[in-house]
Amino acid sequence: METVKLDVQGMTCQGCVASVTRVLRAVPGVEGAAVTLQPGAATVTFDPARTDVAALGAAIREAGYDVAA
Ligand SMILES: [Cu+2]
Repeated sequence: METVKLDVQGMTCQGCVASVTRVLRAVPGVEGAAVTLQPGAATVTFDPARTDVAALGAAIREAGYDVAA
């Protein structure tokens, strides 16, 4: 398992936090996701054999938010 912390931009409330958490946990290979509003960040634990940081970023963008890295 690998853990990465992503800077997530555009979240304004706990509903956003819940949305980002949900889309990250839906990515195949993601073991866990902890999202915070202040600062906007997502700490994601994932299986590097099944997914990668690019896929995590894409899932966040598809949900309507932005990722700095
Ligand atoms: Cu919101």
